[in-house]
Amino acid sequence: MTTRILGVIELDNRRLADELAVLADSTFSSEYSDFACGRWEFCMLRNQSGNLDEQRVVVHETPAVATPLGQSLLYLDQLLENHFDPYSIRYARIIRISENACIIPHRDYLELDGKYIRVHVVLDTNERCANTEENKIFHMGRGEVWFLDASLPHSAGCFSQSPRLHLVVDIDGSRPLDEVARNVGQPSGRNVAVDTRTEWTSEALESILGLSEIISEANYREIVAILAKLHFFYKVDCQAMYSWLKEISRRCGHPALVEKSEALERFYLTHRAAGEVMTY
Ligand code: YCP
Ligand code: CO
Repeated sequence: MTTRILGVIELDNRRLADELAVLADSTFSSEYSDFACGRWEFCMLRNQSGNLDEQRVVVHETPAVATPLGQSLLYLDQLLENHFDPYSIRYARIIRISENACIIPHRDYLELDGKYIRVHVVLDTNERCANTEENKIFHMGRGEVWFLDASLPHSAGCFSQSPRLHLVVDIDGSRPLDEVARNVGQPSGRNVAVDTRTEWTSEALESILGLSEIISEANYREIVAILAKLHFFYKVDCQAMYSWLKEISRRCGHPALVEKSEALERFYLTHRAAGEVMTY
């Protein structure tokens, strides 16, 4: 299954604006902040229990229950009911990415016993927001409903003052993909993959490998964030940051940093234990 637009929804601008205003004042979770480079946050609208303090994703078999926040957002609740089969929904979340933030390139489901069909409904975005998948970059437009193949290495970032908000719905993985989104219009057929990124050069590569001169435990996380954002601006695979990080650590000759960089690559791209959190 590959990432693609499943359809488009005509959003009610006024009702949506009211609920985005509520969300702007709501508490977002800091769970999974080990995936965040800058302000990448989410809040639960539906989960397994209906309790707002259940913040982690597991594979489960029962229809998701609305949290108090999810219940209070009537328009978003109605979008979920109208455009999805409520019995197949396992989680519904709002994911917000604020200015100059991204999620670190990663693969989802590594820590789980199965996988979901992950669907994004774009509520608020602008041209300075992008998703990436391996060496591709694409823009998800407002009102579009996307299936995201989250098992591939991917990332998402926002580089404008106004945050990007997506409604992210996890659907029972056994459902046929073409039945997942209901009552949606045909996508416009626009070119979603316009790639205006700069060519990646050996000079750019050498300049970041030069970070080996100054990298330390104290600035390691900031350097990770610099490397994580580069592929939004240069034509390079989102996974490349882990090779750069390993090479920077190797050149600096600090064994603890080499080990840390190998651990990051393992955690974000190949293997995570259930409930494991990465500290760095
Ligand atoms: C999830 N996985 O599967 C989490 C969110 C990235 C890692 C953050 O929803
Ligand atoms: Co993901």
